[in-house]
Amino acid sequence: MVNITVNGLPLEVAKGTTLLKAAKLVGIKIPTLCYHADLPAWAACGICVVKVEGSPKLFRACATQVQDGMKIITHDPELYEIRRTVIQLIMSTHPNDCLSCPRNGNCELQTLAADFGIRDVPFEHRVPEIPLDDSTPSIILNPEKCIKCGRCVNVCQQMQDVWALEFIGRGDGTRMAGAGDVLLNETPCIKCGQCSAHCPVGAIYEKDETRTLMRAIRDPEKHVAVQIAPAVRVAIGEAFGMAPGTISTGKIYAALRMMGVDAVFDTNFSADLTIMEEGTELVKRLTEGGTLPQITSCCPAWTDYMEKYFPDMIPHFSTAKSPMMMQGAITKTYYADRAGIKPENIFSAAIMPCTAKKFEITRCEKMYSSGQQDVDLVLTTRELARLIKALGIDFNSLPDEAADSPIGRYSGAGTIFGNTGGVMEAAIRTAYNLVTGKELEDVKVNAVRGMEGVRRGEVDIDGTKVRVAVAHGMANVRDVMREIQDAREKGKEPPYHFIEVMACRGGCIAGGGQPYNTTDDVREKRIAGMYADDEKSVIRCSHQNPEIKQIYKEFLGKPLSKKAHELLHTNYTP
Ligand code: HC1
Ligand code: SF4
Repeated sequence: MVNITVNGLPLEVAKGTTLLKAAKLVGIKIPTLCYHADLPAWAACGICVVKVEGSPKLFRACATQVQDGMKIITHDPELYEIRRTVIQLIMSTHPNDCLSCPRNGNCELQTLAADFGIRDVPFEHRVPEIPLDDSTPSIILNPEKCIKCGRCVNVCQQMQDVWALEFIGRGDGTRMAGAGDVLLNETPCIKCGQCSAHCPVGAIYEKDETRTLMRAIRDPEKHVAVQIAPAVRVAIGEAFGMAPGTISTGKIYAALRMMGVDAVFDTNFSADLTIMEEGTELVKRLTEGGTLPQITSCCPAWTDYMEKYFPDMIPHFSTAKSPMMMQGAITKTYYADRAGIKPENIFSAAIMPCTAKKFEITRCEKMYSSGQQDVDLVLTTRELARLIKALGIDFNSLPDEAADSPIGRYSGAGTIFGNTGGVMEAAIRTAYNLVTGKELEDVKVNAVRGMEGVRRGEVDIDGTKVRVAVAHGMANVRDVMREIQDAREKGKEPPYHFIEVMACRGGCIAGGGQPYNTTDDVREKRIAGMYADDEKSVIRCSHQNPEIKQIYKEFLGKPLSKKAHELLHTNYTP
């Protein structure tokens, strides 16, 4: 521990603490712009400069560590002027079109300019002319708005290990671009959207398709059916001032109905369906032989990554489609049939925490298994929140409503799909039943819970030891894949039987389409919300969901049946 003072207040903090974090302990939030708690400090912008008594230098609070005896000054008239000038300099090379900017109202630069009361910029306004890149179906790059904070490049390279973005050029001419200065769609980008979630301004953002949903609702020919993903329910409330982790499932259903949506379904139902298919597939591979370990395939950014970087792993993938795609397929077949609606008249939309889901809906011909495009549109959580605000719906005071039947009811296992370890836990709950015919006394699987980047464990299913691993955040996944390749090359038994992979740190609760300002603190609260929702569920296992039993009885037959294969399974190509 070291002893310091912050603005004269004595403080004891751990060695290695940054000045930024030390100041926070005494209630001072030093202004920042390039800093994000998820990433190593880059010290690019200079807004967080502070003074240390006895030193003529200024120190960047995000990147400077405390030293014993340090006397830190976080604000005085001179620091105020310096920070104001830094903001004005950034504004001098930034477009002035705040009103039509995708980040209008939640831009970190706009907030700083407002807080510092900046009314003019005493420098020449020089905005570089760089074309927009809208080559992917998920996110848009607008390098003209880039303030070169480095967050997007760092998150893509360090956290996701994809290296699809880089800075090109030097000095004044530096700009953010697809790696190798090509369009993003020509890079290895996996559309995870983490760059957009970490960008402080409007330089990277999700493709906004809210008007497409409004047009479908207005079309009298269309029956609009909307599903909501597991992770949306614990995060959307943040856009309306609620605490992270607040469960707003019933309010989301109510808001969608107020918008004019015809049927409201829940992706959690299809998460249960996925478990039936994927769990049966796992038990089959374990008992009858098949490629092991089996690896989950519901995260589209992960499947995209694997097709690009680990094509030799394709046989390990579960062939089960993601819950979102299963829900689309059964909406336009099973539901269409029961509701007496022509599939071509159904407009199937999905609210997802993820930008890669926008890409997934047309990724291969299996996404058209109903004879139509199974999911017509994906909106992110951020897009839905904007739409709710635009329509004047008072989200906070909406009553809780229920989803529609017969593909809206779900178990607690379906909910926890949205957080790291959740798919694995849901699968174990049902695999145990498939193998033993019995129910687990305690459905909580502690071995796979938590936030460590890779968690390894062993689960006892009636005497059979099933070795499992859970990985999240793409940079953590590579190591696990190498372990499998290594065992294969050495002719050894595979180190695991079943692996869960989610591209984003924390799983979908921290997907690239979730509300801004996601940090580990926020992730943990959203995850706690997911587990709380599971715990209060009467039904905690996918195979116990009565609507799941019903769909197999009335329509699919049994897991892995011919019909299930046609509608609920897919394939992958290198
Ligand atoms: Fe996910 Fe999934 S959990 S991929 O993280 O398997 O996006 O929430 O909808 O499809 O169910 C995302 C979340 C989501 C699918 C499910
Ligand atoms: Fe990198 Fe993901 Fe952004 Fe693509 S979407 S550039 S992979 S962070």
